[in-house]
Formats: sequence, structure tokens, C-alpha cells
Amino acid sequence: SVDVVTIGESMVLFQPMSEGPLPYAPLFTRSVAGAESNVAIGLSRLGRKVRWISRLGTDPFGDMVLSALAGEGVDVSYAERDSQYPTAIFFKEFKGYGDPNVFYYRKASAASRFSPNHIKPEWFRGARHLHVTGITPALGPDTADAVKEAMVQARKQGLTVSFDPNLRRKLWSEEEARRTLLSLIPLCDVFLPGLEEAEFLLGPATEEQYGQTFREMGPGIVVLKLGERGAVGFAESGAVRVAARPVTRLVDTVGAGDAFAAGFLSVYLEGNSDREEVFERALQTANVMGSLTTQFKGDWEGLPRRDELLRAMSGGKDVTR
Ligand code: KDG
Repeated sequence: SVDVVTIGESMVLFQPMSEGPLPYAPLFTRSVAGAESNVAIGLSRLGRKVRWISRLGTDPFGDMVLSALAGEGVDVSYAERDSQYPTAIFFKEFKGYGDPNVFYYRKASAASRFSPNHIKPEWFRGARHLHVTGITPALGPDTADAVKEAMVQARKQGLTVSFDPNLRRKLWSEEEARRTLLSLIPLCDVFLPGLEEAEFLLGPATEEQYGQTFREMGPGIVVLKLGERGAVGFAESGAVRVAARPVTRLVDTVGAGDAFAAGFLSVYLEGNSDREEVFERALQTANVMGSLTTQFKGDWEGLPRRDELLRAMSGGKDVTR
């Protein structure tokens, strides 16, 4: 049995070895990334059993995605292959500061063909929690319905559900994004937007108003990610605010939100997150995870194992030799 099931597209990722404009980047390293599999890897490294599900082409890149995730201890046995549509790829472009640019080649990918009839009850059997994001609904004609179906089926089987809106403006129109993301919030127990995403969804308001409004839509827990200001969480017991862990060398911000989600969920799964000290520790863990992963190139390569996380959280030093 598994702790967490997550569903969403993973792609082969090409990262230029040099900084600067992509047309002049001659050499690339190759990795695998996708918001949901980033979360899966984060949780797996912290000792949780995670199942990742997506659709991949029957191409060599599909093999690559599977072996990368399996190598991180993630259960990939329910991933599906499609001989008609390929595995997606994407590129990052490092400008030497802040967020890298991202270029997707994922239209008509195998995962963009996800539809509600692909979602199977056995995916969730014996599991405790489902994590999904707002990327999948943006991918294809039936993917929003597929995500909704997954959330409904998971809840029917008693799983709790977390939802990260992960707004990707390159993938869909603002109106469609807003309408679809808002429609999924009532189906989750834990909602994890960034401050900008909250504003995108609800318009200008205070952090407290965002927390309250989203909670009124359904989720018992709402966590607003505030970047370098940390995070504020809203639950039955009230609001908890935690400061960010300072980032000592910012290399690649992509994947920080996924690391945050993995950190939060790793504590949430312990139970009792309605207790203030557990909720606070979940937020602190999330923050530290987010900051650790921005210090390395790649979405997830810099994610810590449990002992590394505990050391980072206690401010201890690594023993390296
Ligand atoms: O959260 C990180 C993701 O954005 C990245 O891995 C690529 O899944 C991806 C996406 O759709 O943007």
C-alpha cells in the first residue's frame, strides 16, 4: 500500500549547461521533471511510499521518465503508455537571475490525452492521500474532467486530497484557468496557492481574506506561499505564519513549490495537523524544502533525505569528510 498517489505529466527536461539566451546554448544536460513527480520524489526521499501515475509515449523518453522515477523509489507501476502520442519534453533558459524561462513541447503529448475514463479505482485502493495540480487540467481537452474524476474517486475511497493550482499561463487562457482552478478547489482538503495565484483567482485582498475565502469554498487547510516572506497557513484552529529560511545561493526557482508541497504533506500525513504545533512544523518543513531545492539546478535534484532535512531544520552543519 502507498501513502500518497499523485497524477500528472512528467517530461524529459533539457537544461543548457551555460547561462544566456537559448538559441546560443550548444550543450544541454538531460533530466526528468513535472510538478507532480517532483512532489513524489520529495516525499519518497523523506521515506514516504508514493505512487506516481501519468501517460507516456511508447518512445525511449517514456522509458527514461519511468526509470528516473523508479530510481527515486517512486511506484510507477500504474503509469500508462500510449503508442499514438509522444512523451513531452521541455527546456529551461537560465538568464542568470530569478526564474528561468520555460519552453514546453507538450501539445498532443500522451498525458494531454488523459480523460475521465482513464481514472481507475484501483489506483487509490489502500492509499491515504491524493495530490494533484492545476497543470494537468490545462493540458488537453478532457484533462480537467480527468482531474476532477480523480479527486472525486479518491475522496469516495476515503483519501484526503491536496491541490496546488500551479498556474502556468503558457498553457491556457486566463479565463479558462481561473474558472477551472476555482471549480476544483471545493474537491480538496488542502489547498496550496502562491500569493500571486490567490490574487489571480480572487482579485486583490488581504492574506487573511484569501485564507478565509478559500476555506469557505471547501478545503479545511489553506496554505498561502509568500516566497521570501515564508508562508501563512489557515486551518480550523486559526492562522499560523512562518518565516522563510534564507536562500544562500539562488540557482533555479523551478520546483520550489513542489518541494514545499512535499514538505508540507510529509508532516500532514503524520496526522493531527489541526494541532497548532503540528501545523506550524508542517509549514516550517515546507519552507525549508522549498529553499533547499532552489540552490541547485534542476527541479528536484537538490531535495533532501530525511536526515539532511532534519539537519537543515536544526541549522546543523553537514559532515562531509
Ligand atoms: O513545478 C515545476 C514544474 O513547473 C516543472 O517541472 C514543469 O511540470 C512542469 C510544468 O508543467 O510546468
